[in-house]
Amino acid sequence: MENRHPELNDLGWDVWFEQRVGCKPADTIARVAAVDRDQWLLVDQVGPFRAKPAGSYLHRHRLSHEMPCVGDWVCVEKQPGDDFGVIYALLERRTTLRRKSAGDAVEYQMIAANIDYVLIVQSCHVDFNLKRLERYLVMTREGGAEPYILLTKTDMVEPAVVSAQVAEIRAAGIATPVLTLSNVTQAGVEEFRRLLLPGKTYCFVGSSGVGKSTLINRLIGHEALETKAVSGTGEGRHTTVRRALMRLEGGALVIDNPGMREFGILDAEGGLGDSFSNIAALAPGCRYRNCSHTSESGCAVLAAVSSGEISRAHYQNYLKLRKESGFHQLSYAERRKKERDFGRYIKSAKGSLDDD
Ligand SMILES: Nc1nc2c(ncn2[C@@H]2O[C@H](COP(=O)(O)OP(=O)(O)O)[C@@H](O)[C@H]2O)c(=O)[nH]1
Ligand SMILES: [Mg+2]
Ligand SMILES: [Zn+2]
Repeated sequence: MENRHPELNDLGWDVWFEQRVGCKPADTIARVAAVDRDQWLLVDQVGPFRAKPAGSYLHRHRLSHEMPCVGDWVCVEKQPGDDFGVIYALLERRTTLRRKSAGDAVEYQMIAANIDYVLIVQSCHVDFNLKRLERYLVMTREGGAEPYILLTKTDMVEPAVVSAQVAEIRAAGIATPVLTLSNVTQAGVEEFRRLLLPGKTYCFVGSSGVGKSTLINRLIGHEALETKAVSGTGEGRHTTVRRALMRLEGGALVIDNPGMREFGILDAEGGLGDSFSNIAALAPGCRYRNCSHTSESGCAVLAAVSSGEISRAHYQNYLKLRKESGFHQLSYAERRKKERDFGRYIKSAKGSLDDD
């Protein structure tokens, strides 16, 4: 079959999708560049624009993994010149990166779709963990993508520590390519860049703070992840969606901070879940039922921070991630739901990625 949409090749399109595309002739085909709660940022050959799934789509698709996620291809109805589209269909996913929802046999949490390579990032300095690495490898293989292991912050440890970690990976029978690099000295960064193929999609996963965004910014050549946000008004609410899917000069597509929609905290996969479960466990002791744990009197969380029961650093992390997840802009009901999801996330993370 011929590729009838070569103009989309730069975004990762190829004949595999061409064979499966079911859009109406008048539809635009676009790729999901970011999802933030109920805001979808799409990109087509012209550029980025905002969109929402059609009511009929939401009616027919109720499971969270049926919602378009970062990396998905969708059929969109959009008038020429419009900066807003309506999503009518989701194209079949070639690969997925997803985790099971806790206690749910049929529902998955999508992290990203149509990824060719997953870059599993761990820092040589304190973050390295073989068990967690193995879980990421399983998740990658199950979804059909190819993994790479990336060990960062080599500047912070002796070379012998790095070799020992690589040896540990090999001793565990893992044959996945391992790359080591430092964003500070740039050692290994060029080698990594040369690996990236045009038109292929790479998703960075790993704990918060291991250097994913720093590396991607470096590859892009400017502070794109901090600055390349698209603002707009979606049904009265003004929000900013940070693009997760980016195209590098060499033509590779990279995804940072995937899966922001559900919690905005998937970045926190490294063990922060545990400290959050501490905080969640204290919340019922707060005087006010909708306590934000920031300034209220009678807040059990703040009390635990003052007494040292919860470290200030963990509390700050909690606030930071909660802020990133857009927690404060939510209505009370949404907040309750998010807290429940958050609890479920912690449980599932414990059972899957955080079980060190
Ligand atoms: N020493 C050292 N610090 C790094 C390196 N890469 C990133 N950092 C720092 O680690 C922190 C977290 O980096 P960031 O890219 O935001 O991590 P992310 O959460 O994985 O996206 C920042 O302060 C970076 O400057 C590295 O290779 N070496
Ligand atoms: Mg980051
Ligand atoms: Zn409180």
